[in-house]
Amino acid sequence: MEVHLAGTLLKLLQGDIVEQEVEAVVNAANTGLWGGGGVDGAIHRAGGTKIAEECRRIREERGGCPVGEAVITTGGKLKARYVIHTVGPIWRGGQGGEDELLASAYYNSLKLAKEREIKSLAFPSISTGAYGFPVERAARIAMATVKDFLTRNPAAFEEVRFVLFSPEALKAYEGALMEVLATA
Ligand code: AR6
Repeated sequence: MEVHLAGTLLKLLQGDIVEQEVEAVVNAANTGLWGGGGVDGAIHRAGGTKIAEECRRIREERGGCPVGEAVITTGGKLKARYVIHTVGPIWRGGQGGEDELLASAYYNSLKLAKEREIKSLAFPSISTGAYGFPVERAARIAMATVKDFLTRNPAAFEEVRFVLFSPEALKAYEGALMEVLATA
């Protein structure tokens, strides 16, 4: 599914985040930037040791990356030139500010990409794997946050894509995007 939103092409597709030919891919990281499983593991495996070296430097200089914030490193051997590492919330039932923290993770990733004049970026479905955030709820937050950012920042990017691992996740994001587009 593809739509134009305030001058940016927004694409939803099924695939693998590490294969994306975009300027920056977003990583679903942890606060220590230690690497891990899922998207994080795949990005570090494919991108090589340069990414982990820069993550270590960020950890030493500022203690890592708080939940809801974002930092940037090289893409190492990835096709993408940069990796934006963001940390989504761990799902604890929804009463601990998880929705707002997930929105911040998306918003701050987009803000950092814009500041660096990155023109194309790819997101995974942050927090919906190891961190257990319900995918439909996460999809609505992701789509609403992206729509809000793009509307406030016309032509900020050429393309923003969401790379969903499963057909079920793609469906959830497509449904959420249609919902968000239908509301003013
Ligand atoms: N490409 C696209 N999507 C993927 C890929 C891939 N290669 N691999 C998994 N997914 P997760 P989180 C999907 O667990 O929930 C790590 O250990 C997956 O199906 O990667 O934010 C970190 O170090 C799911 O829908 O991220 C953290 O400790 C989504 O990506 C923790 O996990 C996110 O799953 C972060 O957990």
